[in-house]
Amino acid sequence: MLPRYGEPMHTGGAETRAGGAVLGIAAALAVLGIAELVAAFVNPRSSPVFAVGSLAIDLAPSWVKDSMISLFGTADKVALFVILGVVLLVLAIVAGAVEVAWRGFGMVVLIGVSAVALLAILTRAEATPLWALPTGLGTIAGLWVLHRGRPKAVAWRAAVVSRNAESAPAALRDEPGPHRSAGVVHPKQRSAKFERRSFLVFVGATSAAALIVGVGARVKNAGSAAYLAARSAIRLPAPATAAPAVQAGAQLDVPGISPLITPNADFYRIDIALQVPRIDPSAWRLEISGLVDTPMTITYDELLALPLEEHITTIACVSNTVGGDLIDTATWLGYPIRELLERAGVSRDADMVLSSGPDGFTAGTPLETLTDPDRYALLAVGMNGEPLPAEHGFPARLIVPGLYGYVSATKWVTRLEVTRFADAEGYWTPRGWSELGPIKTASRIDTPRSGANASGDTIAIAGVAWAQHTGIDRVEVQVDGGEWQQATLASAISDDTWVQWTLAWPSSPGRHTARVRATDRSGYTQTAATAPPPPNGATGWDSVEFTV
Ligand SMILES: Nc1nc2c(c(=O)[nH]1)N[C@H]1C(S)=C(S)[C@@H](COP(=O)(O)O)O[C@H]1N2
Ligand SMILES: [Mo]
Repeated sequence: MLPRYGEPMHTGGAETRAGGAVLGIAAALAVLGIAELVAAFVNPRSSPVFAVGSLAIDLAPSWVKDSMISLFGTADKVALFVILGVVLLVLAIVAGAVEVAWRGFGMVVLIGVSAVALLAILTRAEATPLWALPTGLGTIAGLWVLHRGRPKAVAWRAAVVSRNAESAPAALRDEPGPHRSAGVVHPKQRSAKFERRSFLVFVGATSAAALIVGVGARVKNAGSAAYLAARSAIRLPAPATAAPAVQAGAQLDVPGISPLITPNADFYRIDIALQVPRIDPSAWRLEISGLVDTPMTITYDELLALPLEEHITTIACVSNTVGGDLIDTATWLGYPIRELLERAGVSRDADMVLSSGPDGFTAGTPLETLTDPDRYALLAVGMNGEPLPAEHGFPARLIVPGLYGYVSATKWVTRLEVTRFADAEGYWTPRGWSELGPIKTASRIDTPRSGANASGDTIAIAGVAWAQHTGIDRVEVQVDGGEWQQATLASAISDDTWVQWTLAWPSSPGRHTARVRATDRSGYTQTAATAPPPPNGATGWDSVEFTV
């Protein structure tokens, strides 16, 4: 390369010029690596790579899209990311080179590129302000790499310049130039070799760290992104049999009482899955095997094409303590498990269905319960009008009225093995929980809350009671050890759902204790005897202490 006017022959040369480019690439990797990592926590779709790609797709004129598809076929997305990658590489090299030449200017380039990415992210339809975080923090990491790397690049160049100057002919050495100190190596200046190594170690280490973090997070985010895209593209069919309209009298107007139908976001969640399985519905299959005439599999699309039923069911966890909140109600959309089993043709010898999920969970459910024509045991795909959320078993799960979740409600279900209790057992059975898990009749006080300060002449003591598949007959409340008073029951949706109840209690100042007990339609009244959840569900009366 020819020296420019006023530039001495013995500059750092091409060797150190590459340093700027390398520094820029390290900074870009840091931006992307940190952004992917943060996106794994915020939302996989908040990743700048994903968002810029989506924006490019949205903005590309249709002739570009068409020619991309005709050129690359189904690899058009890959091609798009390759193009984006090349553009990014060029920008990174420019930013690094500019930064080494003029301190701070490469940072301006980086911030400019990040601002464009932020624009792409925040204009996504589902974006929230939080989505700026991955790119924001990534940019800070990139700026840090430029800031820390530049002095090393500059020191390397200076060392090379001095070395070259020393070995240059005397005439050249004496020529004045902006980069030199008359060819004298300053005693504190280290060798070019040392400076080069120090620079390369820095960019190498930061790039490697960014790559490891970024690729790891990207793999995770890509999986979740595909799942999210698939889930949001699903349109559930209208039910062939809709749930009955909830009567106005089913939901009491009492502040603090549990909503009759639990919003998905508030629904309790219990499972052994360390990471919520993200299942691609197009790859999902349910296999029905074991003691059947015709083993079969069903795909998600086949399932959605069946006449689906909607049922409102309250499910509960056996681990729920007295007064606990591991119980909720939703409108489930699905296909009767009974019909599926009928298609497969169940052997007379069988008495249990062992259902399994990808997390290693299994549930052993009595065949009798699943085939009961009066019990709406569902292979569910919908929850409160949307596809099951990932946490609640997307793409499909079992919902069996009247049984605790551990023996019935398998999420992300992939297999129904028709078998016998004598030959198989569910996940929790060898871990100290009963083989059978019918839900125990129980009741809970929602308001007043324990320790609350209530006021008013009359105080509504209210809550929910449940006896799935049997139905609640009455609920009684006792205040301060007095007479049991009958609470007013809201109208029940069905025997499979909890029922709200309330008692208007004429208050008196001071500290009070209220207790509740329910009686179900079989005539059973909740026992006062307390039992812990293991092995088959807690018993005892819920009570609250409050002050007026
Ligand atoms: N795959 C799988 N399904 C599962 C479980 C599990 O650990 N893994 N837990 C069960 C238990 S113990 C309960 S109480 C219910 C809870 O369902 P939810 O998280 O949708 O409320 O899911 C059941 N289904
Ligand atoms: Mo559970």
